[in-house]
Amino acid sequence: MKRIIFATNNEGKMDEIRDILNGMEIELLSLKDAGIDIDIKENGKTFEENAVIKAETVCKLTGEIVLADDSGLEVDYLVKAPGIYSSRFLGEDTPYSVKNQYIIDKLKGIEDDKRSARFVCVIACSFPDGITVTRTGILEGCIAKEISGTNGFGYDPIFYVPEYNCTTAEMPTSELKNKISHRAKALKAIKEVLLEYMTQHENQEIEHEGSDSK
Ligand code: ITT
Repeated sequence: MKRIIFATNNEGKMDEIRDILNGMEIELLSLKDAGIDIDIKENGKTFEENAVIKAETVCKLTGEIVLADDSGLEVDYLVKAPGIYSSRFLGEDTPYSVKNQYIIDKLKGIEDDKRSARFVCVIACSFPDGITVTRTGILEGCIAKEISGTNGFGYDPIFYVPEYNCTTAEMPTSELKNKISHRAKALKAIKEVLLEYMTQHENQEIEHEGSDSK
């Protein structure tokens, strides 16, 4: 079975990723599972640059296929903050209850049509031959008037999805979020890239075996 490392230390992300990629013929390892203890400097200016930095760093270190996710919340009223700083916003160790309340307070009294926001996710996939591919997923929504729900992680309790009339932390099952989310969309697209790569490699191996036996 093909080993793939997902270069994340975020357990919430990892749970969702396992759920979404469930059923693929791969052995999916987090950094922790792979015994890799590394603090990667995310000094890119975009989600895409940061995802590529994470995937390529771990790919060069291990020589294996590596996926990485860079994601975050863009709030239009806050000029797209916290954006790529979502995890570092107000301090890396500040609890999300505080970060979420801060955003709710910033938007206090702001009319519904100015509360738009989106979750963005870029997944990068780095292959040992030096090629890196990225795919992006977006989930549009708006900032709730109060913190609601306990499912998911991070900013889920303030991210309201009008179509489902609840926040992503209130979705009745994790399956629902993992069907419609920014991460699900990006991962679905990356899955296609991985399947194509694996098919090509299988074919090359068969050709090799064929030419070896001649
Ligand atoms: P890794 O770099 O180790 O993967 P991280 O948490 O630092 O973990 P990012 O730099 O990509 O990851 O920051 C993503 C942040 O964006 C995350 O910590 C949450 O605050 C927020 N976020 C992303 N996706 C989210 C989701 O589905 N639900 C809630 N918050 C999310």
